[in-house]
Amino acid sequence: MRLNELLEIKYPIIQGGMANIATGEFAAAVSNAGGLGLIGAAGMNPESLRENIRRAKELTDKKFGVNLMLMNPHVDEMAEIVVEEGIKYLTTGAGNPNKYMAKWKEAGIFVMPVVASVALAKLMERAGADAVIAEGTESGGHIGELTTMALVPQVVDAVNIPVIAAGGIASGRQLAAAYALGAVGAQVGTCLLVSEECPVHEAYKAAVVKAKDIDTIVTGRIAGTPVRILKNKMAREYVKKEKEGATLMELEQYTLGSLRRAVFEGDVQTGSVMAGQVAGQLKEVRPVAEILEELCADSVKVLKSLGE
Ligand code: TUI
Repeated sequence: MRLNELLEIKYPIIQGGMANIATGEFAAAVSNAGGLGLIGAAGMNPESLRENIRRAKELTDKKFGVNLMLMNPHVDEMAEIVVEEGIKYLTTGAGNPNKYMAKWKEAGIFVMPVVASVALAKLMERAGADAVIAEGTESGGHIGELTTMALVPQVVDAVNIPVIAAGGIASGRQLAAAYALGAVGAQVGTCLLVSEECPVHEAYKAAVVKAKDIDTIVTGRIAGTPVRILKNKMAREYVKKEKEGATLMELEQYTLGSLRRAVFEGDVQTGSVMAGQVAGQLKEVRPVAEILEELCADSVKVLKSLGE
């Protein structure tokens, strides 16, 4: 069964929980366009998460969910808020949500942890996850080691729950490839950055549109939190500092606020412009509905063309 049938939505597509970008308003726009919109709690505090949930409820009567970034210092409180607010769909990222699973399942939440390894996928299945999102290193933002091509089939073989593919998916060909790897659908982020509804600064969208295939770089490998961003002055200096042996504290000081600077101020030179490796494919800013429609219609064409 494909993800759209499983979730009873139009398209088998979940929106990534992009930090500081995926507001209640944006999640509602994605849900109204036929995907599963998610509020990204990564850059929020408990109060703003609640406000964003309420905003999304006002703006859509479709299903939507929340993405909880497990490194957020307020995550314990946020784990309660999603229950209190009656959230029905939840994804998690950047960690192991084991300790919250029982509570979420008791509340009837459909839980889809993002995993970057077979081990975590199996653990999540045992803990009661309804599906897992296997996210490859092609993704933007915080990433794991394995590619989507290597990770997805290994996770599919290891668990009996549905697997959603993420990382490197922005076209019908890539969505069809995800199905071929055994996934029931996809989580996409970067291709939605370049949507009209996406609330990032126009300069951020322009930087993604301008990016070529090799224009992303991974910062934070040495510090243990690898983050894929577009190459710019900030990224080059960060990686240089890392190689020179800067302390974690120094690196943190340097990146502090850098994502917000890119997202809200459009500072694409000293800001952190998170984007996946598919940035090079994206050539224009379009409505979310058009992006999702084309992605899915093209995947069907590709599957048909491969049918013999
Ligand atoms: O979480 C993401 N992507 C993100 S979070 C984020 S906010 C941030 N900003 C700066 C530094 C760090 C984070 C931006 N992008 N994707 C989901 C994801 N989860 N990718 C990889 C993982 C992951 C990796 C290891 C999940 C679990 C894991 O192991 C946990 C364990 O304990 O086994």
